[in-house]
Amino acid sequence: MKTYENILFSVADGVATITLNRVDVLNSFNFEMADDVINALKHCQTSDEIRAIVFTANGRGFCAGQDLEEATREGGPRIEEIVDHTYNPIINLLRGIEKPIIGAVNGVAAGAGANIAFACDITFAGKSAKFIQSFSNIGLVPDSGGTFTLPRLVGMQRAAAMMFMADKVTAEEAESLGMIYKAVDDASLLEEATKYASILAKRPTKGIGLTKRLLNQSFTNSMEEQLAAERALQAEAGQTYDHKEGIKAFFEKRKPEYKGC
Ligand code: T3D
Repeated sequence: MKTYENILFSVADGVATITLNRVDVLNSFNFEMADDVINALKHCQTSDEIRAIVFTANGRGFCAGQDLEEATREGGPRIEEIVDHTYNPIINLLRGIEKPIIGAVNGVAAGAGANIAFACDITFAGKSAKFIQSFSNIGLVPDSGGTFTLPRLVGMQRAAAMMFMADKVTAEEAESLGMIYKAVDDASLLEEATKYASILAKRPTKGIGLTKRLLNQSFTNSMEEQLAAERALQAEAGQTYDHKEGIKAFFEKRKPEYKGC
């Protein structure tokens, strides 16, 4: 397996865990860590062994967004090169990989770090974590899909206030506002997220992946288009091994054994 310098990557029991590991800078992204994350996500996308992904980080922060040293370095990449190289590919992968991705936010998630957490399918956060749309503190606009995702999670008024003011939103507030799935004790965060991912890794991966595709489309489709998309993907799901196994197990009154296909 490929080795990485800026993240940790492991696979066990059908669950891949990606751990950001630039602890001294609160796991802010430079090109090298972005390359590692992109390569790890691409591996998760194509590996049949991997049926769920946990996205987390080491240290006291989850991710402080862009590494501001890289972004301001003499002769360094231009802002749009950073967005092209780092954030757009990562968000496209998080949303495009047709497998469940569980965010486990272990500490502050600022700027792109917050929006990466919201791009995961189901996000847990330790109770000490905070979410900050910190872009406006440095005169930038939110990226990493934040202006797409956050208003859909919390509504336009709250999203605007969070973005204009760079409010610090606690994990418990984030849960109550629907920005994340659940705030849990810091000490049990990784265990809870991994347990959840392990259960998902034994469920019908193909059908879950198609569901993710439908959820993605629901942001922009009309009801009519969405009904047509559901019809088409229901037909596809109906052809899977796991659908047949689920029906068989139901009538045989036993637990189904899904293969993910
Ligand atoms: O070109 C572009 O920028 C385009 C891309 C944009 C995407 C973005 O994400 S823009 C937003 C960038 N991120 C930020 O503006 C957040 C900056 N960081 C903070 O506001 C604070 O660090 C936090 C609120 C996240 C946490 O505060 P605190 O007090 O808990 O920690 P700290 O002391 O500020 O940070 C700890 C260390 O991490 C510190 O280094 P030191 O003094 O111990 O050597 C700090 O400099 C470093 N650090 C934190 N964030 C970044 C960073 N170093 C580089 N880049 C960072 N983003």
